[in-house]
Amino acid sequence: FLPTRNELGVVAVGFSGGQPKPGVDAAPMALIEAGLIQQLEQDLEFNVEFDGKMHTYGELVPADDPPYRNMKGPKFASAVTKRVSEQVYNLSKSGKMVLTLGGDHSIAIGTISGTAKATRERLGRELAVIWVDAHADINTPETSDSGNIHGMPVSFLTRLATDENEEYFGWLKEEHKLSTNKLVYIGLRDVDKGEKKILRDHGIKAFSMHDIDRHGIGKVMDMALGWIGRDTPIHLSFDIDALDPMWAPSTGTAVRGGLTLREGDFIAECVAETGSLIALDLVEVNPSLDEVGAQDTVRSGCSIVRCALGDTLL
Ligand code: B3U
Ligand code: MN
Ligand code: MN
Repeated sequence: FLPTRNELGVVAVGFSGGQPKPGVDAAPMALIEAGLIQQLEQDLEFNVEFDGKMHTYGELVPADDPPYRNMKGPKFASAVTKRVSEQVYNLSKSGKMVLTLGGDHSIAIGTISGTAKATRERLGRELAVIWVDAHADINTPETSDSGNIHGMPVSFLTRLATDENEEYFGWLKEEHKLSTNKLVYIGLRDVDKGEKKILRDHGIKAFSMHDIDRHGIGKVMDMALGWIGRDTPIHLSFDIDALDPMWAPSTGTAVRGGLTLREGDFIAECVAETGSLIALDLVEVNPSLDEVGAQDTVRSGCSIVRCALGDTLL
């Protein structure tokens, strides 16, 4: 089921509407300007399909977009993620590995629904998701204190949140979704009370920073990949804020006490080693926050992507 060897589709999603801070939409440009695509082509010998566009989806801006069920900017986020879902689906369906550069983490509603659908159609299989993040992003509109949609993508993808209305993520159908037992978190350390209850009630597999301290990242990866099982297609959704602010200061909600860059790279390397990776998201890099640290943050992001796509130390 593996993506065709060294065939990679890249989607640049300049979307920041899932959270309040501008600038995260500029990340794809910054990552590409830092040479990411060249590195993938030259060092890793990927054949890259990329339309060269930073999609900002201006044509999808709704006439009005008042809060709905406590969500901020719901119509625009719904329309953008629907479009992203189609973009990722088309690339994944053709058997390519898909790299999506965000944008805030709400875009994962699009990327994961796209690969989930393509994986069902192409392989008749359900996808597993490894979500690397300081946050669980599993609030429902009702449990969220912030109303920011980047804190909700997992609940929409796992059926914990649903809406009938097409304009408010009602476009998500069964084929776009995954079960909570196909989800594994790594790096959690800032989880809301309501989210903790959701994780507990549904028995969701999660490795917090505490677990990483206790077992070490090597053992945690063995356990995480063991939970998923061999030969299951994997979508890796990597929020740069999983890394400690020492390595990734330029992000919307930096939380201290995070992964070292090596631990982040190691997670990506282990996923690459499974040979089962079918798609990767890199999100929440915001070069306009902590401008002094923006270079470092972008470099860390490029490093994670290279490791996930098969770069090795030796
Ligand atoms: N859990 C909080 C904070 C948060 C989620 N994701 C990020 N921050 N980056 C929320 O808003 O749902
Ligand atoms: Mn996130
Ligand atoms: Mn986060």
